[in-house]
Amino acid sequence: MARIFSGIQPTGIAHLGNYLGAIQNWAALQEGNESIYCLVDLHAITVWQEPDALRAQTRTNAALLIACGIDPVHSILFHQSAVHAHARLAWIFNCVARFGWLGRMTQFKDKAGKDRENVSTGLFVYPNLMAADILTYHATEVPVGEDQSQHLELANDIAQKFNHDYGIAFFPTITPRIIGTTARIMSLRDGTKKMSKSDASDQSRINLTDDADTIAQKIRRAKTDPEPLPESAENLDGRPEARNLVGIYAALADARVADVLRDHGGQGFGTFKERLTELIVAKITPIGAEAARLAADPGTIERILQDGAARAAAIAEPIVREAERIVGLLPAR
Ligand code: AQP
Repeated sequence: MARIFSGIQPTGIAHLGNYLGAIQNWAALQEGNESIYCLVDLHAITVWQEPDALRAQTRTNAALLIACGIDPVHSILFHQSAVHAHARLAWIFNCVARFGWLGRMTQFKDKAGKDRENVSTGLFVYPNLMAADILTYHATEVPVGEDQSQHLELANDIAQKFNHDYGIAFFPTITPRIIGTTARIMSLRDGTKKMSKSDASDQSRINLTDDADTIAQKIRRAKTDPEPLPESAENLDGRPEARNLVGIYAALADARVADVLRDHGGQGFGTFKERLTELIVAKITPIGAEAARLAADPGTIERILQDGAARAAAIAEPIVREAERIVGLLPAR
């Protein structure tokens, strides 16, 4: 039985990319493992969040995770800021990770853009907090989308440097569980950009709370090119929007891209988009409905998160105390 950790930022509402790239696997991985799933609100505030919106999104995403099949009795589900071990270990990792390592993170480069002077320092050290999230549980398995693999390599580099500097095999090696063919879902407006909660255009993503009409409208308006669908996967090269829609279809139908093209190759996008809408609506709308039912009782969601935080802290606290002792900090009491 492995201990699994993964997280999602409450920077908006979880979307189809989060679902296919991460959450559906989190649900599957509960079986036979000890799973810890976290709403990483400390990560979220590395870019500006409206405080009330952040609170609401944290609750909504908790409800969505449960609606996607995360069982808060079997798994530990909580919000990051409630377990102080994360921030304490992240500070130690700020002192272990090298500046140059962080400067090479492509997610930082993407999110900071050209205006490096004005991004928060939190955004720069984001991967150190992510390493702390995982390692404060001595978790060894991390199911994430392919976009997070560089951060996981960095977490292993931090763990190794810590172990080497202090001469003790304290932190384990993390194994990323990158999710196969459906690893990266792209924006509906631009097939070269990933689908993202914080994209200014709501049309760029399918939120897990979208109703059937909204989904149909977003897919109808999704960017495509004028050619019909090709009959083989090689002919998707240079057609990022077509590749993305076919990829989404394949993921939802649990089919290979080649099989989708065998069935739909030669079709115009009009017909294909209708079939794709049916698949998305069938998968997503029951999740949204269940989340709305759960969110109608915010007290229950808060109790679930508090219970999760207490169970998470019981695992994390001794590990972070030992890390503090190893580096030479006196015990708090
Ligand atoms: N487009 C995507 N395709 C596949 N997987 C994705 N993930 C995110 N976007 C996609 C995976 O979802 C998990 C949770 O992501 P996150 O909330 O921690 O952060 P993110 O990757 O930065 O997600 P967003 O939606 O793009 O948020 P913002 O806009 O706030 O940056 C991760 O496992 C991630 O791989």
